[in-house]
Amino acid sequence: MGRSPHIGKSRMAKRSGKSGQGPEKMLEELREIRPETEEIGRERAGFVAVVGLPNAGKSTLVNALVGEKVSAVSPTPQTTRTLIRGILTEPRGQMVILDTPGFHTAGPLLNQRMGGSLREAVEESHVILWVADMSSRKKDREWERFVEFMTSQRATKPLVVALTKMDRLGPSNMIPVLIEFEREMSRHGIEGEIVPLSGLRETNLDRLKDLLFRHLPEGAPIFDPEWYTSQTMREMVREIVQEKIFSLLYQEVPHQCAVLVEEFHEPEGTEKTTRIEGSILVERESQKGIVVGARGETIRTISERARKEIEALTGTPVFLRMTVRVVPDWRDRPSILRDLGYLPE
Ligand SMILES: Nc1nc2c(ncn2[C@@H]2O[C@H](COP(=O)(O)OP(=O)(O)OP(=O)(O)O)[C@@H](O)[C@H]2O)c(=O)[nH]1
Ligand SMILES: [Mg+2]
Repeated sequence: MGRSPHIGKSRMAKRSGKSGQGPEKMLEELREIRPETEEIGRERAGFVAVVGLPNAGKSTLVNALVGEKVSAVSPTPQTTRTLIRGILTEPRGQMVILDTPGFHTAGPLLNQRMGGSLREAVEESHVILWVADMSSRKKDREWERFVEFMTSQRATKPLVVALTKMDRLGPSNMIPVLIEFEREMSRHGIEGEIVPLSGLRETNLDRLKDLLFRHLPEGAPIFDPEWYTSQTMREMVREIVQEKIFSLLYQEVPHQCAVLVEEFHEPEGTEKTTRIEGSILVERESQKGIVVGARGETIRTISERARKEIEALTGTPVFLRMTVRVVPDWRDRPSILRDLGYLPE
């Protein structure tokens, strides 16, 4: 406890939310706001872009590194739709970890935008953290797509590879996978340290943190050390509700659903309850039926699970009302993607 997500819209958070701004410029501007931190000494501070295929375990690892839940996790590929910033502050410095939606370019506007977030993160970062699922057998396709991406981005930044989900393999199965990765990397001329770990079990994270900190430039903290994410409460609520939908309906409609948080009222005066209202968008009537469920059972479960998590976040009782609305083709409509926070304003 003691650390907090960012709440409200301070000057710092707004600046950090700007996209397309290089790390040097951003650091320079933020130092102007917090000149006192220049005096602190030889701390390091910088950005880490987390890249990889959908479902590799990126968000699980980001949450484990930050030590707080900042990014939604589910068994469904494409759970993360936008760039999520998690913040890890230690005496040795501050690491801003950019969780990305993985590799996407084709499909509706939403998916193209997801690919854009990934490129932005790589541009912003000082070091790239490639997360690959150690237990996955789709190595060839993964390699092909990753190498293609790295080449298209002309990424010349330091690379660290996290081979995650090592808890799924026994020690004897792990060695051949490690050897294979090393061999493949050198075959493609890719340089970078490899760390086997488990995001879920939080194994071997210290080694990864040491490597990542070593690649960051010297500098003062970028964000208030108390913060663990630059997301607003509304964005956190969107991610939490979205995660519950993905986790519950992963075999049915997740990609056609989106969460729009319309009202977020913190308690004022003698009030005790945070009131949140919003919509779950779906593309067709039949999908609405699935999200609502028989006698409203499914939407009740989603809301109940989300409410508990939001209460832990706000530290207040929460009233949460989500209405399911049919909005055809929302994934291709810029105005709606903007309202959802998936396109810049
Ligand atoms: N056993 C095991 N499962 C893991 C580990 N890390 C992630 N998972 C599981 O893998 C699934 C995907 O995890 P996410 O963290 O959402 O993966 P992601 O790469 O962020 O996925 P997208 O946002 O969809 O691209 C979830 O069911 C996780 O519980 C791990 O270290 N071990
Ligand atoms: Mg994710």
